[in-house]
Amino acid sequence: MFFKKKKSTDLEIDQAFETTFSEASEEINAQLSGELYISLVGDVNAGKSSTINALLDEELVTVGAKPGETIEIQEIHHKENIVFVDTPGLDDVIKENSAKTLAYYKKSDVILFFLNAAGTVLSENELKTLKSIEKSNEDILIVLNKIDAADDIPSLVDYVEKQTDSRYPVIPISSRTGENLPALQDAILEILKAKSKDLLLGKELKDKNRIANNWIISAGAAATSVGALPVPGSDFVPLVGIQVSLILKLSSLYNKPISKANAKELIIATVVGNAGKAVFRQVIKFVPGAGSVVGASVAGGTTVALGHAVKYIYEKDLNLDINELNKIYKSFLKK
Ligand SMILES: Nc1nc2c(ncn2[C@@H]2O[C@H](COP(=O)(O)OP(=O)(O)OP(=O)(O)O)[C@@H](O)[C@H]2O)c(=O)[nH]1
Ligand SMILES: [Mg+2]
Repeated sequence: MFFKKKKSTDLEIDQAFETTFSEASEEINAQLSGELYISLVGDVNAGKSSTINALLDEELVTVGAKPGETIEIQEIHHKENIVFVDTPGLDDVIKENSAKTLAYYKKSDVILFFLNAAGTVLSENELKTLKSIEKSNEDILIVLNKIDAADDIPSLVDYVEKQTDSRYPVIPISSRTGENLPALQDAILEILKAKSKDLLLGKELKDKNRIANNWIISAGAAATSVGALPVPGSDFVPLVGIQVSLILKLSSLYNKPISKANAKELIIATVVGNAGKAVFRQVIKFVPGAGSVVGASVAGGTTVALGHAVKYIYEKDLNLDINELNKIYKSFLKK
């Protein structure tokens, strides 16, 4: 029956921050201490190594097999807990087809199945291999590489989709020209997101701008739906949680550690303080006896603006302080 006073709004956000910050930090730490396996399957010369190197920030260090040695599956460790499982030459894999090989596929988070658009696309051998792999793991992306050196790519894609009953995404790329690599990156991260490993790989990728934008867009969408819910009194918690998690993920993506105090200051300053206060007050509907309800568009808008402001600061290597953020935040909020 009472109208909530502004002070309790501040308190609500304060408490929401405390509870969501430790949750989000734990999630991120758990993700970063986990292991990631990505299998690269495909014929010799399909462009497995080139594609991975085109996506990564730092080149993958491949250790060539000694001449004369049987080349089978090879683990390439990247930054301690990321493992690329390279299978140089499909024929070898088929000959092997060992329990060991299948065990690798089974534990892989993503399997990139390479086809050479400039060669025989999806030969009998390749189809056979695909069928043996999918028995142990269906997190497969079919990568049709070298599209710069082939004609009529849509027909090739169509052919592969028909042969595989469209069970897996077929992504045409050129690791040489970079064409459509962003789509491959998105597809990989989408699979990893479901396993809470997208940040683990994202940190190592070159195109951080695209990753950050995708995260900001989805955080904005999540905030919008939280804001649209007439949850009495408690939509702050999920809203602040979304923002805390976004800021922490961005800071980890760009490798710019942020302290708890700093993160808190930023959220309070933007969402309720200085820049955001006026806007925020307008849209919080005080529901008698129920608390406050944040408007949907503002929940989404402030989240997106906060994300872009933080991203901008990290990209430009500026100091993440309140004054800097407020200036940038205001300009993003206007948009
Ligand atoms: N035209 C064209 N050539 C490419 C492309 N990607 C890779 N290549 C070339 O194909 C050759 C093989 O590339 P790699 O990345 O070593 O292929 P790989 O699948 O790792 O080969 P293995 O490790 O021997 O199994 C190299 O000469 C690359 O320059 C592409 O998109 N277009
Ligand atoms: Mg290779």
